[in-house]
Amino acid sequence: MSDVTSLLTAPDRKELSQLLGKANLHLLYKATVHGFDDRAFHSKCDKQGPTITIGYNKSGFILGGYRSTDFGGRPNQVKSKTFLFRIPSEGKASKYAVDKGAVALWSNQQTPPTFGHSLLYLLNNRENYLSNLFQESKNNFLAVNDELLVECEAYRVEEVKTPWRHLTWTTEKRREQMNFIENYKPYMSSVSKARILLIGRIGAGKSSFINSVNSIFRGHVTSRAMAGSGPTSITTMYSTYSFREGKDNTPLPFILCDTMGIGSKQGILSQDIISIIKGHAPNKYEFKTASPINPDTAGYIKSPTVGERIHCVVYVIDASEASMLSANIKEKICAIRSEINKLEVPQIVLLTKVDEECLLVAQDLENVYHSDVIKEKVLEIGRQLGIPISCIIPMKNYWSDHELDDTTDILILSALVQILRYVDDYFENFHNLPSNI
Ligand SMILES: Nc1nc2c(ncn2[C@@H]2O[C@H](COP(=O)(O)OP(=O)(O)O)[C@@H](O)[C@H]2O)c(=O)[nH]1
Ligand SMILES: [Mg+2]
Repeated sequence: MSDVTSLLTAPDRKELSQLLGKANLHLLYKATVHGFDDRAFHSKCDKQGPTITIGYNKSGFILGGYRSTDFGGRPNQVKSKTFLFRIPSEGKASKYAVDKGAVALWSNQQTPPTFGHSLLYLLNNRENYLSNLFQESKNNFLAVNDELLVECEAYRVEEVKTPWRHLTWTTEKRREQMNFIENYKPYMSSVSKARILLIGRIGAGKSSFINSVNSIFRGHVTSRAMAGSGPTSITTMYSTYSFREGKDNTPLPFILCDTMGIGSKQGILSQDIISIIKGHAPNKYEFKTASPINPDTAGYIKSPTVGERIHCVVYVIDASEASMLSANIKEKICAIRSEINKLEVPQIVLLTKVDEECLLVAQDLENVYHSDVIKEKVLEIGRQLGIPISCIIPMKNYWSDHELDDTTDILILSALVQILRYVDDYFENFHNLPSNI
């Protein structure tokens, strides 16, 4: 069914999740593909567990029925939890009880999909439907005098388990995260901004993360750091990005530092990463793959202040590579990790492009911590790099979107909040570090 596309829009799915709870909807049957035909319906939908059947009319109205038990059972065995629902073309879904009626009016293998006395689809194997529930107010319900459906679909309803990590997805949560970040002050009074270094393979999503963070605080989608997917890294310079908050341009208390990609022969040298972390590299330093930055390099910062050092390192890794990190990348990250550990700089992984790895997440980003696929990738990265699971954050950047949305904001902000908390751990430990590192 992967090549058959669902007619349910993202807002329809959100409305349905109010009625069904967190659930994955798996498309089983689509009348315009499989036929307005009850045998076709049963061949696709029988013995599938809980389902919803949905009719669409040409005015964009949706009328559906849920049942908790299989289609295709013997009628006298049906003891199903059921309800009907309606979703207008714009607005909230409503839920209605089914008039259960005579047991014979429930679907078996021979009859069209039927919900007691209340609703019947595929009448006479055509686009017709019958709904006693709405008979008196049919105009009201369908907006037009329209008894034909343009589409009828059935979905298996797969219950989604409790999340493996908790995150609240409300507007208040977003506000709370923004407040935390805007009012954040580094634990060390001599430092005004947390300095965060992004490291990762070319195309992993470093520049997109910088743009995403900037977009959230500007209030619209922006593209400050050049993002894109080319054969060679687009970023060849060490670039530091400061941010301002939209309304009154207040400076924000963190800096994101973008580097050239790691991994390939043309990638950034490990020595350069360590020099950046120690604060020796000037902004706009042009990386040279043949020789690392050294005290004779123009602009070399000989005695960096604490504020010029890196306070948290973020590895940006494409989720599609999680199960098979290339030997090259793994070797490089493990090598620099042991150096960075000595400097006691906290490290976090952003696992980007999770929207491409799991259908459940593609449908609704709020499912990210319900997804077993993403959880497995997080565990895999943890195993390969020896990084605690709590330090690995699944991520979806703004990469194709023109509008911001709260869910994407909340996931991005959750990473930023976590990073800033780790930065404070760094400052707390800093006094105890040997003075020569
Ligand atoms: N689906 C998806 N694509 C992304 C995401 N983040 C980045 N991309 C894509 O990956 C490409 C490379 O990203 P970029 O930020 O330039 O990577 P960089 O080389 O690490 O700076 C971009 O053109 C985007 O199309 C994401 O979260 N989801
Ligand atoms: Mg880049």
